[in-house]
Amino acid sequence: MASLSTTVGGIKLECCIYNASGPRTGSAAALQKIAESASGAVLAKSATLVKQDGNPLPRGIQEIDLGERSCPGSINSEGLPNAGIDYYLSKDCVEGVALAAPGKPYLVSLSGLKLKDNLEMLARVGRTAGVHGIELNLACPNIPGKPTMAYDFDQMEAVLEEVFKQAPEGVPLGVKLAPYFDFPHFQRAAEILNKFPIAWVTCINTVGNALIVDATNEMAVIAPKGGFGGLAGGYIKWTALANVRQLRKLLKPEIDIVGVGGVASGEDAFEMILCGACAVQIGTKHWSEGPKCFDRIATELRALMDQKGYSTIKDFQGKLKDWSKPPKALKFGATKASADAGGAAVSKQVQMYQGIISFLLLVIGLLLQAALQSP
Ligand code: RRO
Repeated sequence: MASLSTTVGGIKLECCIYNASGPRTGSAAALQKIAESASGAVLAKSATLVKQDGNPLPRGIQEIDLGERSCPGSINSEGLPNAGIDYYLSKDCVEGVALAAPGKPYLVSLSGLKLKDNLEMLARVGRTAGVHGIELNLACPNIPGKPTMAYDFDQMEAVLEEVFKQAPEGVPLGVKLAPYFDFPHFQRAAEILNKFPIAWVTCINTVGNALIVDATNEMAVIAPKGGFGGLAGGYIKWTALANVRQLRKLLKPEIDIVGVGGVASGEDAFEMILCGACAVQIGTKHWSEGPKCFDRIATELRALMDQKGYSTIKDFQGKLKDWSKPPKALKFGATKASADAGGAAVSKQVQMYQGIISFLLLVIGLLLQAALQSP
C-alpha cells in the first residue's frame, strides 16, 4: 500500500495530511483530539503574546451553516482568539499531544500583533522542549486596522530579518503566506523568502476581505468588520493550487511547500502534491467534519496512489504536466447533471435535423414523381 510519509522542513511526518491552524485548534482538548486522529502533525491556533478574545460573534460561517444555499467553503473573521503563547507551550498542550500520540510532531503558530511580540514568543518557544516546529503567520486578514503583512513586501522583509536573527536554534521555522494573484507579486515574495533560512512556506491563508451576503435578511452573514472576512474551503482551492505551483517554481529547493486551501478529498490532496506540496493542511473540512477527516482524506489519497501505481508522494510531487489533451468531460468542469443536460440538448438538435432532411427528401421525391408523370 502507498506510503504517505513525508518531511516538512526536516520534520518527519508519518502522514502528509494534517490540520491547518484555525478551526478546532485553540484548546488542549482540541489539540489532543487531533493528536489521536490520523493527522500527520498537530498545529496549534495562531498565538499572540497574551490571550485575546477575538472579534464579536457571529464571526464564522462554514459550509453546512448556509443550508440550502450550499456553500462549498467558509468565511471567518475570528480576529485571532487564542489563549496566549504560554498556554500553547504549557504542559497541557505539549505533553497532552506527546502522551496522546508519542512521536507525532507538535507545531505552534505565531501571529504577534507587533514584531516585538513575535520576537518574545520565539524566545519562549526556544526555552520549551517538545515543540518540533514554528509556523510564523504573516497573513491574518482579520485584525481591524492591521493590514496583511504578506502584502507589504518591505515590512515582510524587515520582519524576517529580525526574526531570523533571533529564531531558536534547532526548531525549524516556516512562514504562512497570504494568497498572491499576480505574477510580479509571486516573484517579489519569492525573492524575499529566498534570502532567509526558511524551512517551509505554507500557502495559502484565507482570501482576505470577502463578503458573503444573506439575501433573505439583506445582511452580511458575519458580524465583525462590516461582514468582511477570510474566504476558505472549496471557493479558494484553485487559487491555493496556483500559489503552490508558482511558489514551487520560484522558491529555492531547500524551502518546502505545505499546501492549504479547499482540500476536501484525497484527490484534492493529490492535486496539491502534484503542484509541488510536500504536505497538505486541512482547515474548513476539519471545521465541518472534525478530526476524522484526516483519516478519510488520507485513505482516499492512498487509494488514488495505489490505483495510479505510486508508492510514495515523491513519485508525483511537483510533476504537474502542461496541457496536452482535453480533460475527461465528467471529471473536470461539467457535472454529471450538466453533461446529461448537454447530451439531451444535442440529441434534440439531431432529431430536428433528421426531421428537416426527411421533409426535404419527401418534397424532392414528390417533385421527381410529378416531373416523370408530366407529358
Ligand atoms: O483568527 C483569525 O481571524 C484568522 C487568522 Br489568525 C488567520 O490566519 N486566518 C484567518 O482566516 N483567520
